Amino acid sequence: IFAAVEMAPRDPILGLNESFNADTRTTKVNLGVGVYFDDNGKLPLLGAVRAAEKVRLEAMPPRGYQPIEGTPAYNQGVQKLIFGADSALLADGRVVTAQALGGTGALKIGADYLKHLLPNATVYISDPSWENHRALFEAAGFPVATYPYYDAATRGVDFAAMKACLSTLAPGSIVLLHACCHNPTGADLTAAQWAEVIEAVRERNLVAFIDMAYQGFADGITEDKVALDLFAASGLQFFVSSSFSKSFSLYGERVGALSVVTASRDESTRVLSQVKRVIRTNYSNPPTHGGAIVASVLASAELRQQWEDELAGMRLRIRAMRTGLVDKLAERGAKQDFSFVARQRGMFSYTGLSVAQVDRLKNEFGIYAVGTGRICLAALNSKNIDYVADAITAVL
Ligand code: PLP
Ligand code: TYF
Repeated sequence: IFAAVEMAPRDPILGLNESFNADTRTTKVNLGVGVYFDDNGKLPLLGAVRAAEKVRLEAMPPRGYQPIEGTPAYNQGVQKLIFGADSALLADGRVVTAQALGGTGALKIGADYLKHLLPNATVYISDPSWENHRALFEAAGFPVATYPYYDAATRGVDFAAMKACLSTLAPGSIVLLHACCHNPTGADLTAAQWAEVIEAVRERNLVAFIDMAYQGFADGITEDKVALDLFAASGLQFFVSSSFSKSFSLYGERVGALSVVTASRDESTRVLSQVKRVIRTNYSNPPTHGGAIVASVLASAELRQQWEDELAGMRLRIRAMRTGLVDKLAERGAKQDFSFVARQRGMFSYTGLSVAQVDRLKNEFGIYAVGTGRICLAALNSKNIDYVADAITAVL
């Protein structure tokens, strides 16, 4: 049965990790994958996580099955974080939340449920988007098309083109939106632009699916949920996938959530029953540890503050790397203005480096970037930033 099996293509980003790991140069730098490293180039274990884990380890709780949708403590913690503790949606019982295996798992449960709900819909993702968005919705059985997003000339969003496209979509189309820290471009919408997107979604009867994998990495927990706040106020129904992989540095624990905003408490009851069916026939119920840690950090005023401080530390360090890289490239007389890098938000920048330049960075310097020119600023640190600035200047 396997004789005719062909090799599947590697994930363009995770595949880079394999090449990076195999590289023996000591000066190598991995700007490929979207992972936050500290100034020593180490993956951090946050102090708030450490504290919560210590308590949990001492309690030695038994390991029964979790509810299909995860525990109420976790799901309510997520809801308060992404919609705000005093959200009217929550008071009205209009939000269904299920713990998921990271943001990816949340997208997958949402995609499978949407396939039952809207079997003939087309899914629209931004051009460009995170590579897995297309693959995931295609695997769920949807045709996937794009809406215009990034404008290479301005290094920002071509909002007029995006809006014009959304205004022509067939009713019932699904539109995948990045809440903040757009992956891969680092270019986000303003609050005023979000309001216009919401009007287009309302007018065309579209279904918004908002992916929030980087809450807290642009301006802060509250600031970064502006898109959700505006959607919440709109009265529309929508989907949200959220992830704690980056914000809690819990990548391998697979902690995320799918939230579905319905029109009423009664709808929520029915929608939850359907989401549970999707989960049950997929992996039955989520793992315990990561969700329990996040839930206990969010529930404790002290740990929550510690986490927010640590998250702010990560955010500010990335910003410092952005401005540092801009300054260092300018100092070296780089034949291009890179000031846009400091304006982009989150972990990534679309540098405009060509495939050939990215290849040279890898071959000559051991610096790994995605072929599209995307770099992860969170992998820069005070020790490697000069080397990276030298290398980029050299390949320009
Ligand atoms: N969505 C976007 C835009 C991402 O960049 C990522 C990155 O990993 C994810 C979803 C998936 O998050 P997770 O690692 O929690 O599955
Ligand atoms: O875009 C990134 O680098 C992160 C990590 O299939 C990632 O979102 C990349 C590819 C993938 C899963 C996670």
